[in-house]
Amino acid sequence: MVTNFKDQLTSKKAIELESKYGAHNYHPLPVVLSKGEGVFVWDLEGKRYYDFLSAYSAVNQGHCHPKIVDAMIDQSKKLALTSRAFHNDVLGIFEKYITEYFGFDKVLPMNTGAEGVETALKLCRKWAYEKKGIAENKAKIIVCENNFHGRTTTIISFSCDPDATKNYGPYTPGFIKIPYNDTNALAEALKDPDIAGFLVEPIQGEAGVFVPDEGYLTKCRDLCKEAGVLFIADEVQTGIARTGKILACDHENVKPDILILGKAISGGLYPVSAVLADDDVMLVIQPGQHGSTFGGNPVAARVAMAALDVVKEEKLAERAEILGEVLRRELRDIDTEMISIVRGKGLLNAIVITPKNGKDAMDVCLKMAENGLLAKPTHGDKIRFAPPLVITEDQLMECVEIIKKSVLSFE
Ligand code: IF1
Repeated sequence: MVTNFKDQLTSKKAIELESKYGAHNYHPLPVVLSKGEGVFVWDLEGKRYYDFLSAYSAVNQGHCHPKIVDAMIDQSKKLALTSRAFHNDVLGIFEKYITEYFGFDKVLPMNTGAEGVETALKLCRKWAYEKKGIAENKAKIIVCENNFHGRTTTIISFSCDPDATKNYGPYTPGFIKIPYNDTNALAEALKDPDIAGFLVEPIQGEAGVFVPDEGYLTKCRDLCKEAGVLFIADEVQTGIARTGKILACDHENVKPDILILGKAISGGLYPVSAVLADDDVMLVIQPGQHGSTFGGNPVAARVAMAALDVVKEEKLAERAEILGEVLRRELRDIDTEMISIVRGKGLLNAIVITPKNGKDAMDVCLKMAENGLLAKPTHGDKIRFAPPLVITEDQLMECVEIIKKSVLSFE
């Protein structure tokens, strides 16, 4: 039995183990993390970093939030998994809690964000055949160019990213791509009578934190309503207070027909995702027509309720709204040509790096790591800045100093 599994483990050795025994589907920064608490993470050698990625917005509540950890431990000692072959004494309470929290009739609980997206796609197609009357196997779903919705075969079938799609064919048919932030393109695509739904990220995260024009979501929702098409919001990354409201759709008071949640719905403690919809959509799925072994398990349910409690108790949306403005203002004030664009909403932000003296976004990230802040480039020249929403203004200002010092070191 592996007892003191970390005896004599060094960062170098840990990286070697991953390289030798693990698939090479990632190329992480050369940092081996060993502890997380709030906005901080520590590596194996005890160096402390500010976490400016938050596990891609899954740790909005801060690493290892005690209230969420306690819920997880408590439930894990009672009943961890029943499968959905039987009821349990937590799921119904969670389903009532989360549907009231977000204002929908029903929830279908799953585990990963991609499973949530797949569930929404299946729900949309089934609704199209059984409620809208589209001919079987003819339903089409509109998606946006430069989307990121996960990594399953169907989801990458409508990706524009060659790294995500190459040599994974044959691809799932039935998806139409339109430019993001372009309601004319949506209106045009909606003329097709076989359109079942429109799947969109309220802010495109992976693409580099693209915030659409004010009113984009409202116009999309109205166009979908007129066309009898389901408006599907993927809030896996933008949800749970990240952008300064509980949901990014809340900035425009837009209620999607199908809402997809993931990541921070569990505070990063456990894989939890959820699809919410009203009865006229959700009830097209009947017993035996969809599911998952772990979907909605008692631990997931308790962790998610604790994580969502923390969001409200600690006013994380309000914090993200205020501190996001501070962060963008301070980043824009850094006097350097390397930072060409600063954009974002709440505490979901990104900067675009113009290479200087042969140094690029990755060099900036390596320098920031040296200086005690972790972030990672996305699509080459962009660096996402998404700290846990529990960060204080003083800590944020300290991080701005680290970013400034790192970027100016290349001047
Ligand atoms: C990786 C990206 C972010 C998502 C949205 C669904 C999912 C994601 C809007 C799927 C997941 C993760 C995937 C993770 C890194 C991260 C990511 F860089 F890949 F694109 F955040 F931008 N919808 N995003 O952002 O959720 O199945 O992962 O739980 O693949 O390395 P998942």
